[in-house]
Amino acid sequence: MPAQAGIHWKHLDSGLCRNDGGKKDVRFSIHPWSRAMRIDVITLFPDFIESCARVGVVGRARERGLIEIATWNPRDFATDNYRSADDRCYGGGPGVVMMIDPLRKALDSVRRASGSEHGKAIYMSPQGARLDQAKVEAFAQRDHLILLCGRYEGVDERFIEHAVEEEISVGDYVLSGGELAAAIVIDAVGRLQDGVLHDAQSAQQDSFSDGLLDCPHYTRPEHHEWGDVPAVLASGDHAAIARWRMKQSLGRTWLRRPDLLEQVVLDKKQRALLDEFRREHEEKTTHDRDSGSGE
Ligand code: 4HQ
Repeated sequence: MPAQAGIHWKHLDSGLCRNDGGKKDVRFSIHPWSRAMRIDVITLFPDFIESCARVGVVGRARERGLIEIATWNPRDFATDNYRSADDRCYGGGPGVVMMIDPLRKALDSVRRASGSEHGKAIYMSPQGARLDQAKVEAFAQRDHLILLCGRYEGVDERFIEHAVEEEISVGDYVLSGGELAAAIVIDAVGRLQDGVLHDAQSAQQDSFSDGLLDCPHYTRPEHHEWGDVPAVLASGDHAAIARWRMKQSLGRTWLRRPDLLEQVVLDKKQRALLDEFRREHEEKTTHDRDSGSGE
């Protein structure tokens, strides 16, 4: 068994981790029982991923050792003088495809470096299942992700068959490469790691954390040429504020993303708040029509 085997297991006290060489781990900063998540990215543009991984919440998490991100360039594993990682498409046409062997060698290096002997890649591709917050939360639970970014026409199908566990799409549009999609996964997954978010920006309060859109937010000044902050938010009445926010979340989800509303089960209180929102919305729109402001 290689010296690194088992080192990536997240739960040291689960008995799954055997071999960390008895070394004290500097990543034990917040929770001594959990290790940093590791994300390896196979990409022809490592600089792009590196610069994304330096920015904002995820950049700070990486500095603090809460997430580890490494990049691997298939060109570094090419065997010819041009360091080719792609070749012409069988069947003709203008495009090129990423070759199996440079990708395979890059993946072998990821496996050795991470101790994930049989780790497969997540391929960023419009042919994959759509990324959503449920998928992000499932990825965030894992201790290791290997993201594969394609360029050109994508990667040889045989690599997908043998070395890809899953294809993931960030949306129904065409990118010039998988790097932006991988950066989206890194950002969304990274911010959910233990210790990454402050209480004030807790993941609990976000859009989608309960399947609903977020409520509106305001800051100073309270009164402005462009409108006033809703009085309840400055009232100091925490119960009334929570009620207002829930009502706005429900109302906006109903107005803007009725598809999301079909996926959640509302409790009695939430149904009453949404009814209230709908009645007020109805009143407002009839009033606007009658007063002729909507043509
Ligand atoms: N591409 N979600 C084609 C995407 C994409 C997406 C990445 C373009 C892969 C070969 N990836 N390359 N949408 O449009 O993830």
